Amino acid sequence: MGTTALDPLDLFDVSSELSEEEAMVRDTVARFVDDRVIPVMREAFEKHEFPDHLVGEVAGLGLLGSSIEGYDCAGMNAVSYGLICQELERGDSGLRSFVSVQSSLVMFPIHAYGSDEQKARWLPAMARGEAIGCFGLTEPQGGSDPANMKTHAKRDGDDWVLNGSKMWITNATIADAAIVWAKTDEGVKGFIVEKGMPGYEAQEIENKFSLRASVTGALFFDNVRVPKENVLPGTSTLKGPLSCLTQARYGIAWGVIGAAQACLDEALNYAQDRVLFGRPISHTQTVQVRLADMARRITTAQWLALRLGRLKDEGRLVPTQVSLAKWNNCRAALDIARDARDILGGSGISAEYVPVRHMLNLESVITYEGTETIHQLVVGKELTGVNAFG
Ligand code: TGC
Ligand code: FAD
Repeated sequence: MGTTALDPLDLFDVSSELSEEEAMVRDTVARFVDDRVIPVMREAFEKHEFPDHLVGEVAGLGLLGSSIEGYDCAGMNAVSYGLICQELERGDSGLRSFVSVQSSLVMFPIHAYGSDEQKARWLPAMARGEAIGCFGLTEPQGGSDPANMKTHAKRDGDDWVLNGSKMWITNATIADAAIVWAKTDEGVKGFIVEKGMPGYEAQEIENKFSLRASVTGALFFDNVRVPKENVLPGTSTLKGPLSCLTQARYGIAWGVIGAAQACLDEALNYAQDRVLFGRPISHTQTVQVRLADMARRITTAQWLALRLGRLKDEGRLVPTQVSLAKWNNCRAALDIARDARDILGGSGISAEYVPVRHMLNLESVITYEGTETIHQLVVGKELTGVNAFG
């Protein structure tokens, strides 16, 4: 039988829709992931360690705050940011998470809502990977409903006094600065809380079975005095933090395609080599149906992501579209990872093969940045005009 002319990981040739510059960004990050990321990720996951030696390399490639113009940032378009996420997550969701948080949840709000001094102080350092950030919105009593946050801040002279806690925070213990969202008499405000401020503590959450190569922690604020210079002046409603989520969710909708591609690639290779009942399992109808279904889901996810990126670059993106894509693409990637794990049989539970690691990671990815139900309800609200959250 002749080999197919189509790329199994890009059946509809989405690649040909990319500009020369976008394809170059993708190829550069892909080489970095093949050479520097994939070789270390299995061990990082097993040891429950973030591979922090990669931060400087990621920064050197211009991948931190890549969409921002100026401030030593690369000023790339939204499609390029998506492709960066896709290639990084082909390596591991943990490294993509690091880049998402730094770029979309920390540098984005400083750039969008910060003062000139805040931008000048933090953005170049963050682009170079010399300062690391985290984003504190979720609280222990329920991440889906951030309007119910308990963390609060009160003015006291020229300072604000911050009390409360945040839970499940990526980069918590390695962050030099945390963007912390708190209720105040003047609305929901964003505070830049710096490492070492008295009363501020970050604690790592250990024993995770998912995103083991990413740092996750809790933040505690006990009468932390935050100077007024550290308050983001440009926002005082929940829309501020929610607008950051739109940026990060956009990147995730792309990122999970990479994880799904890695799983299909592994399942294809395994199915072609694994001989049972006298023939490779790839020659059986049911395995072919399953592989074809993975390719169908990846193809759909790729087109959704590309369309989303083009809308974003045209300034026409709305959050409901991001919700639909985050929901669809995370669901597709998780289902593909679980099925790839099964096609590998017993080998599928071994860290020698990538599907089980991606599968475990994707359990977090489908939960954070809005659970599947939250995104379904956002789309439901758009269709019916009725808010079904309450
Ligand atoms: P609601 O009344 O709907 O909205 C309040 C205001 O915000 C606007 N808005 C948005 N703006 C931009 N982007 C979005 N995604 C937005 N969603 C809403 C909205 O238009 C409104 O504006 P205005 O002018 O009318 O006041 O607010 P609600 O309290 O009813 O909540 C809606 C809901 C449930 C969708 C929202 O609370 C939600 O998205 N919940 C999920 C929370 C979530 O996703 N948390 C993620 C935490 S960060 C994280 O997980 C990082 S993981 C990173 C990693 O490691 O990669
Ligand atoms: P809950 O909100 O308690 O939800 C529990 C269940 O209830 C879910 O199945 C949910 O879908 C369902 N549910 C909720 N509302 C409804 C409804 N109206 N109708 C029906 N069902 C509903 N947060 C940050 O702020 N910053 C970070 O950097 C960050 N990083 C994270 C990293 C990891 C590894 C993880 C796991 C989480 C991270 N999060 C972060 C938190 C994440 O955003 C939350 O876990 C997520 O928003 C869900 O909140 P929750 O875990 O409290 O679940």
